[in-house]
Amino acid sequence: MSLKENLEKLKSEGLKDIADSKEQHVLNDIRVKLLGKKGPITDTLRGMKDLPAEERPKIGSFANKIKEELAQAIADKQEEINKAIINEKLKKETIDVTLPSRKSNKIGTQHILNQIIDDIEELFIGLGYQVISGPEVEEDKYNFEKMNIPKNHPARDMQDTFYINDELLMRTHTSPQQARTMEKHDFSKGALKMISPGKVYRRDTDDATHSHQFNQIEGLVVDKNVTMADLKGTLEVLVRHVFGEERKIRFRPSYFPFTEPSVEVDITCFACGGSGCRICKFTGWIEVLGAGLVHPNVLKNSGIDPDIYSGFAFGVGPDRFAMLKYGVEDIRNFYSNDVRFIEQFKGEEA
Ligand code: 2NL
Repeated sequence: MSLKENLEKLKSEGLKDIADSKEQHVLNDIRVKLLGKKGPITDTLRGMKDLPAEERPKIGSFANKIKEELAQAIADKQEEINKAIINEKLKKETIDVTLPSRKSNKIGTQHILNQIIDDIEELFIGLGYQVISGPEVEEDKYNFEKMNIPKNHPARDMQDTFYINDELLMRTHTSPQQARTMEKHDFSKGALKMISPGKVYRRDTDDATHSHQFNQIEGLVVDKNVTMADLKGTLEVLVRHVFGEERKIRFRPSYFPFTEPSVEVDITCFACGGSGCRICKFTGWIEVLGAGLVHPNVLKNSGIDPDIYSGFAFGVGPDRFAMLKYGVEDIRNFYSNDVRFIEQFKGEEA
């Protein structure tokens, strides 16, 4: 067989193999076999050295043409196989666009305590208060001493907490943040009006109504001529916002080391309207928070002259608010993260 015949034969066999191939890997093998460095075409061309010089360019260009034809055939086949793969995929992976979607992206719920905290923050921002938070690990000085609770004061017993060392503790209320703010306040720029939300800690054995960690929002206003009337009006706005516009409010004398006078604040029962029911233990009133006028010592301790300035303060427990408002009987529900409990407050957001 002459070289030319040999090449013709390689071409026709090659084209047949290409045409017969149906799979990617088979086509790959053919490509390597036919056009590779060790393939028959390359091999055949090695025989050119035995040809007369004038024959060589002809056979050379003939061989190159065959190489190109085979390469083109392989490329065409490749495209055909690609199309077949895509068509096969399209057939197998048909999507029924009329199927209803799976409701797999569950939308979560803001925790009920955070809903209440955010709601109260927004109310007070609307009344011109600043929202200021601070450290949960506090100095004894700020948590107790500046709040008129010196070492050995009996009130320390009720507010025992987790101590880091003699002078550092987990704060028992958010008041230390208010002391820090009072110290820095510049009264030439106007009254101090703030609320301080945050987590607080007590040495309590957890039970249905106690948790070693809970939340507090304290409010503080210091200015000239601040009175109990200002306090009462402000708290009325707060309780009506949270418990309903019909609520009435009453003050009962109480005691806190950091306020004088001090009061417990009751509201008319939101369940019976005041006539008496199980929720209000047939008294018509529900205790919701504590408050008072800032003790002169507390003002002094933060560098404010009590002969010029006075203030009111109050302390709200968002946990207690939520328990009352939604009839939650166990405070631990807020902290155990049981979705069945948490998701009941979907859509309570204002
Ligand atoms: C409650 C009520 C209260 C305050 C917190 C306060 C803060 C400063 C000065 C004076 Cl900086 N008072 N806070 C006042 C009255 C009551 O909390 O039931 N606490 C357990």
